[in-house]
Amino acid sequence: MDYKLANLRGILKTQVLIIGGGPSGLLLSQVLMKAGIETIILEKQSRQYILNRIRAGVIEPNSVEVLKNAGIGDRIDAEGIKHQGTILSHDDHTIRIDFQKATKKAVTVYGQTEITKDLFKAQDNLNAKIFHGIKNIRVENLCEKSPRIIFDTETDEQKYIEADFIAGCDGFHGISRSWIPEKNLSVYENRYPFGWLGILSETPPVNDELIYSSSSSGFALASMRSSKLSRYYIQCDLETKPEDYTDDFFWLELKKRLPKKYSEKLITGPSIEKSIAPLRSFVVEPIQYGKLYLAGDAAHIVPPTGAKGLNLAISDIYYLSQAFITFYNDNEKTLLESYSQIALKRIWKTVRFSWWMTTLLHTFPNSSHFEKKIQSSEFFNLSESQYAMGALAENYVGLPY
Ligand code: FAS
Ligand code: PHB
Repeated sequence: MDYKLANLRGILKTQVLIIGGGPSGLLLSQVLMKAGIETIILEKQSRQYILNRIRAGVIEPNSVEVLKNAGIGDRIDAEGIKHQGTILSHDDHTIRIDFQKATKKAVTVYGQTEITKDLFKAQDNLNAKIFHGIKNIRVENLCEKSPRIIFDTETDEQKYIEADFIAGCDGFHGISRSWIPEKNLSVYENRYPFGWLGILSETPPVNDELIYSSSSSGFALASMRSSKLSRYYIQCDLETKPEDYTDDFFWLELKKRLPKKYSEKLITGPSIEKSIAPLRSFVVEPIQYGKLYLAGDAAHIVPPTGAKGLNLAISDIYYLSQAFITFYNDNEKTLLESYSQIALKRIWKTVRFSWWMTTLLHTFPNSSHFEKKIQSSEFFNLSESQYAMGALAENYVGLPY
């Protein structure tokens, strides 16, 4: 059906229809629109709701490159904080992982919220078509030439959109993954018996680099968003609710878990945000079916211990956008046909690293004495081997695309 006729019959047409307006969906739309490819984004929540979500904080150099090529690198350069290393600690034994020495690379501390803000601004400048507050979304003809999405707008108007392709960027709780028939899908999942309670506080960070600390009281992470805004996490039970932790109780627990030489100088203050994230490793295979391509949390979830969730979403978008661009520019389908296979290679290596960091640093409630000794010796093997520390550094700064 041609665009005009489709429009007459109230059916919108586009080239790539994106479900989900988080970092994955916004970045894919931004890269494709800059390459002259038409997109429409369908997002369940309001823009404000998305911007209020406090999530990732560490951006790999690869990811910074992708964001800059998408035209949203100015603020990262101006406000992002370069980190050449990180501190790891186990029962007060601290080591520094030197990224620069092992990889000649650094990571950038720049909140996901800021990236999403930059992406919305860039999309507005390109007059991107983003529907917020959509409901009752469903798909037809997913394996045909022009799959169709039907949905209700926030004003309960039913709309149809026909597209060449559909990108499922709607996160772990999204709907697009369920459009792949169960018989075609392999699901791999590992749930951890704990979560992370995170707070944001307008206090100076306890250290100028991140501290990942494992202690008999549990795991803690000291991170930041700027020199005046700190982000802290402590491992908590799965049943914990944010209101179970008063600020005082949180600071007490954090002090118990950080290495002594840092906790002594911790500056506390009121939390301005408090939330809990369960930890899980999750991957589906394949991450494409018919004209549907999954990317980001819709395809995989990693525990935040390796600072990989957002970065993995960005590498998916790098592969997927390259595939769409070579299809439309050169009528070349190879990258589209092998997207799942190519992306899953890096996804699994990143899932492994995030699992390894989580297993190394957290207190597992039911671990045996033997497992506790192995966990301890894993840390000391790391601390005494430049090669082991180098391997951690190359994974943390991000594996090559
Ligand atoms: P997102 O979940 O961010 O976005 C998906 C979008 O799709 C959402 O806006 C949602 O509203 C929308 N959507 C869902 N269903 C829909 C439907 N049916 N129709 C239309 N739209 C729909 N990563 C880190 O690296 N470090 C961290 O510390 C960290 N902390 C996290 C804490 C939490 C609570 C969560 C959930 C994730 C955290 N992550 C962290 C991972 C996170 O940063 C993700 O990797 C990143 O948000 C992935 O982006 P998207 O793939 O766009 O998914
Ligand atoms: C964060 O600053 O939110 C952050 C940093 C590193 C992680 C996880 C979260 O591994």
